[in-house]
Amino acid sequence: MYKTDFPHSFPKDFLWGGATAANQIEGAFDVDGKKLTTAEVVKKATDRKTFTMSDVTKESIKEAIADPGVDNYPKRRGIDFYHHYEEDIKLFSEMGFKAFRLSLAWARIFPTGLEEKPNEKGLAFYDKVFATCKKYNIEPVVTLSHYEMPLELTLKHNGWADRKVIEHFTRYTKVVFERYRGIVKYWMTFNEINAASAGFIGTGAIDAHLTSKEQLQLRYQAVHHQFIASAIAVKQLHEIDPNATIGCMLARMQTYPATAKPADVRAAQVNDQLNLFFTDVQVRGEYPEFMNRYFKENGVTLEFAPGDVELLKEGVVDYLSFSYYMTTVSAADDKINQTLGNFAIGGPNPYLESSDWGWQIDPVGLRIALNELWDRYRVPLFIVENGLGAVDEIAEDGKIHDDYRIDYLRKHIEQMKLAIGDGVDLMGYTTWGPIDLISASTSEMSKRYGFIYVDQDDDGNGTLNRMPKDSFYWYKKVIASNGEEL
Ligand code: BGP
Repeated sequence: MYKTDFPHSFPKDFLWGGATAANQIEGAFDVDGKKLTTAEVVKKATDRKTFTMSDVTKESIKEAIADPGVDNYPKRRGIDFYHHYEEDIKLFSEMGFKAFRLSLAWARIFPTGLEEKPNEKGLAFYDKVFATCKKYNIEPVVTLSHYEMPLELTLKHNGWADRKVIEHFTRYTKVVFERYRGIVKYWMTFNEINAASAGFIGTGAIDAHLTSKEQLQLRYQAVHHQFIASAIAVKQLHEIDPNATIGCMLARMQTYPATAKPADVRAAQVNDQLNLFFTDVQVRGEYPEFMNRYFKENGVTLEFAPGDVELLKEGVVDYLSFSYYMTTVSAADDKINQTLGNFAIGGPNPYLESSDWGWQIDPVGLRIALNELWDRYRVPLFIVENGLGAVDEIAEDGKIHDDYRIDYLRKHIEQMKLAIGDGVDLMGYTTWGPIDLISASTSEMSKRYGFIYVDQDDDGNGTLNRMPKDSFYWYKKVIASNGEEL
């Protein structure tokens, strides 16, 4: 029926909050039985701006294993959330968080990934974290795999390249679903699953020595294994805890054509299809036809096991979550593509400003993305990452006046509100890095996203003291007014 009225504001139960990942906050990388993860063998970038997560080789891993320290590997250090979780979650509650997105370090629970039984001490840590969330009425939103896996699975199986890893993963997911039945209501499988097409960061497979054609073959096969693992996990959760829900997670980057030239528009469409391929499989339960041509043209032949087609159908997700930082531009002549951080992005968009790291800021693009995702999938959407990475300075009054961050977030929230008015079903918004943390792409500390400042520099010096920035008080007002006061 035609409606003359449409919502202008956020739903009452909207999940406002913030998002983190185990390997970027926890630290304590070798305590209570935990062993190394793939994230903890990625060396920090020497020029601080280079993306190092796909350059991992057999030699670099050997070197990392021989180096027991934290200096070269900042993700081993994090911000020591392992020992500060009570204080940190309390600060989130002061801002009024309804949701806290965090990931589990698989290697805390299954240190090598190969054990038959879980590590009780690892689970005990997450028991305490969830109990603290509950104390403050904060819903944990839990990512099962955020850019990491037990390193042993890379050494033994070359990560997701080997189908056997599905078994190890689903043994882990069954344990945590059973343990946190009735405690965790929102789950998601793989963080930014499309990052698997960027190599080691997503697949845990060493492939820097392969030709680009071989890499493509390996990466898409690894992605297929993740799709199957995800589908099995969805089925497990629905059986174990029917009241809980589980989503997929995509790094969504809307593509604009460089010009109105039809060939450029087509290039943008192809780029978008390669991005939406991942959610097509996880939300609709089957491979989209356009990938057949792509695989054929690029010499990729995927191995499907008997039953895979059915499994994908049976294991479709309940909601679609995504990260949103920027948009991209494509042209028929493909010379403009470049890689910035964890994202392969297109050419410069003259209408947009960029962050200090070259990420092009585009609030209106978020409204476009929300509308397109809703139109295509018709499942609830959840923005689980968004934010501005910036260098913060402590002012003379001892405070951090991060009006640039407030400005970025305000403009994005305005567009979310408009998208809700467009009819989009949006369930929540968790900004990236509500507390400063280690950057995924460069391992820097000084690329900060937080409402809460953490006293630690790129070399690990500092007291680790936590201090609210101006944005802390602003976000608190936003949440208290359910997005009315921006
Ligand atoms: C996303 C990742 C996060 C996060 C964020 C910001 O791609 O899911 O882990 O770090 O990007 O990226 P960066 O830390 O490189 O600034």
